[in-house]
Amino acid sequence: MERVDLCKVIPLRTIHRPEGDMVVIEGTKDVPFDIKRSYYLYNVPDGCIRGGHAHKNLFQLLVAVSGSFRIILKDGSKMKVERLYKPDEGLIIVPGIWRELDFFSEKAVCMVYASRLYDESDYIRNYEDFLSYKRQYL
Ligand code: T46
Repeated sequence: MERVDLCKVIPLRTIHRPEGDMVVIEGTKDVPFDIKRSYYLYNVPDGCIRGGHAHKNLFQLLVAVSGSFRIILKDGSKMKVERLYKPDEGLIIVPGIWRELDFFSEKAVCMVYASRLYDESDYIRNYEDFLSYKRQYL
């Protein structure tokens, strides 16, 4: 069963030019999944928390393309805390991980690349349900 140890911050492929830098993310090449969807969070008011759920089957890459934010990851037994603040690195989140995003800086943009199309039935939005879901696999 998926554990927080499998969620890692990875360097992203960056092309440096005197005119500026560019990051390239290709599905299955730069991330360990095909990319089916992307979306981004921005204008997050001070003190707000995003996430607060887990996905059953979704792989994701989160990138702070601007500003910074914190991510708390839980797998039912261990917790891991990461901070994203550089556009040339990203956090891989594997399925079966509870996540909360907070401490968004001013102008923070959280870009997400996801392995599947939007499907509400893939979400576990209640923490007790998440713990029961994880206990099934112990
Ligand atoms: C995640 C974090 C980082 C859609 O209609 N389509 C979509 O692709 C998404 C992502 C959301 N929605 C709808 C579902 C809700 O009615 O947009 C609304 C807000 O979504 P949610 O409350 O899930 O937003 P966050 O910021 O808590 O979570 C989102 C992603 O859902 C989630 O996968 O990991 O960003």
